[in-house]
Amino acid sequence: MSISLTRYLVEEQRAKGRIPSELRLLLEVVARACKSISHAVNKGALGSELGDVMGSAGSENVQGEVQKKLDIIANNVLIEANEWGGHLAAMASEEMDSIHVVPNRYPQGEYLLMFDPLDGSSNIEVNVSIGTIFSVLKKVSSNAAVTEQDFLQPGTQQVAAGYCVYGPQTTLVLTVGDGVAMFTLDREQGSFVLTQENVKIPEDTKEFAINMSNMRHWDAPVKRYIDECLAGKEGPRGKDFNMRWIASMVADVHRILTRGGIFMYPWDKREPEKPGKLRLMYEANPMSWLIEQAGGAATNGKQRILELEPTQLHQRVSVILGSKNEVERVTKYHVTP
Ligand code: P6P
Repeated sequence: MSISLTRYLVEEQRAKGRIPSELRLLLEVVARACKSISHAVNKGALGSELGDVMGSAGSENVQGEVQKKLDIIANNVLIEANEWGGHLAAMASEEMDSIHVVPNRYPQGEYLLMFDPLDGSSNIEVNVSIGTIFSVLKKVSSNAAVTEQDFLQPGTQQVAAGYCVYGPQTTLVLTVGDGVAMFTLDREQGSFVLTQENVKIPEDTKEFAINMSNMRHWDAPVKRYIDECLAGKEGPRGKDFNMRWIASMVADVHRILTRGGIFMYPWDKREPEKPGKLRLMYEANPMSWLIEQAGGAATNGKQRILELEPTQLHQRVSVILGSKNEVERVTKYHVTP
């Protein structure tokens, strides 16, 4: 008997009390939005009722990155799906400069939803897996008007986090703080079905993921770690390593949750004023919580990512996450060179 996402959430609430009905509604609405995005992604150059999805939108996001049409479409799908339900106070997105407060015509809820609507969108044209990343916080301030300040909470405050990877399968991966569960989209039924729970990442690995073209720009601890991996059996690690780099964080993290590995997008000298490329609030925090909930670790080289105190909604962070013993090694190289 297959277990639907709804049944999983109801039974989790019954067993652990972590998913009140408003949060369950939020997660089901996000899952439904991901189904719509998956449909548009899968249509590719054929286009869909959501419009032509390929190519550039001719605009830039707050990061100064060229926006793809599908970035904008995915963002709008998530906004429109979530703003009427009464479960949210506001949303924040990689594709929007400022927060989107739920309009007065709808009731406001207590949750805050952040997302990267389509991460890895540079892979759209080449038909490589991409995904949606989301993170849920509770509005804790007592002030009536929700502001950007309400979002600036450390990753330890998340009440739910996950992603949906649009690959050979469309798979929703979710945690509410009680382990990691995976749900595969059954297109015939049109519903996400539980296909794995209590996901566990091996503490050791022989596979690293980093963009090697940046090697000359890395800091010494990262260079040392990768050099040792490349030295293989004859080197200090005494074993050979494999390398993967999909340039789609959702796809790389999904591989690590599935078979272990270490993912690194560290600070580098190209833009020394930036702590890293990836964003803390809606990429690193949700992914780090998933990784930790599956027995892995996630640091910025020096600190646990989930404990970083955010100061800006779109701030960036250096990311080292995955198999626990490897992340601890890289972190040790940073802290005690
Ligand atoms: P690079 C995608 O643009 C992204 O934000 C992550 O999904 C991915 O891990 C990284 O950037 C890829 O960056 O510099 O290798 O293209």
